Amino acid sequence: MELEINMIKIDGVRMFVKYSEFQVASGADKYRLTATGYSGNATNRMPHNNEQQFTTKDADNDRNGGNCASRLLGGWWYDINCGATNLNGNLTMSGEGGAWWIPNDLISYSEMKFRRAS
Ligand SMILES: [Ca+2]
Repeated sequence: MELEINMIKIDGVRMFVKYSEFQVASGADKYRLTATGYSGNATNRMPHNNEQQFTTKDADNDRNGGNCASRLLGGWWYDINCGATNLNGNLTMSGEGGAWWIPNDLISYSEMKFRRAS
């Protein structure tokens, strides 16, 4: 599959990233992420999240000592440091619980679209 992520920052600037190789593993592997083959006009942050398992507030599958989803009010393929990206954070919050692609650069909108690679 291919993945495209479109985002709008709180200052109105639009940005996007695409990954030519996108895959989410089965539940047995806790929905581990594969996202490689980057292009886009936003920084490639996905290497932090690539190969991570998915964490929610009630299913801690990240390698951090705590639960990144509880801390950052999201659900994501968090890396060991939690906050490399937090696309499913709270879009109305600032600070740690907010949503961002680049730390300290909040977004007000995001969408993830995927399709079978052509
Ligand atoms: Ca953890």
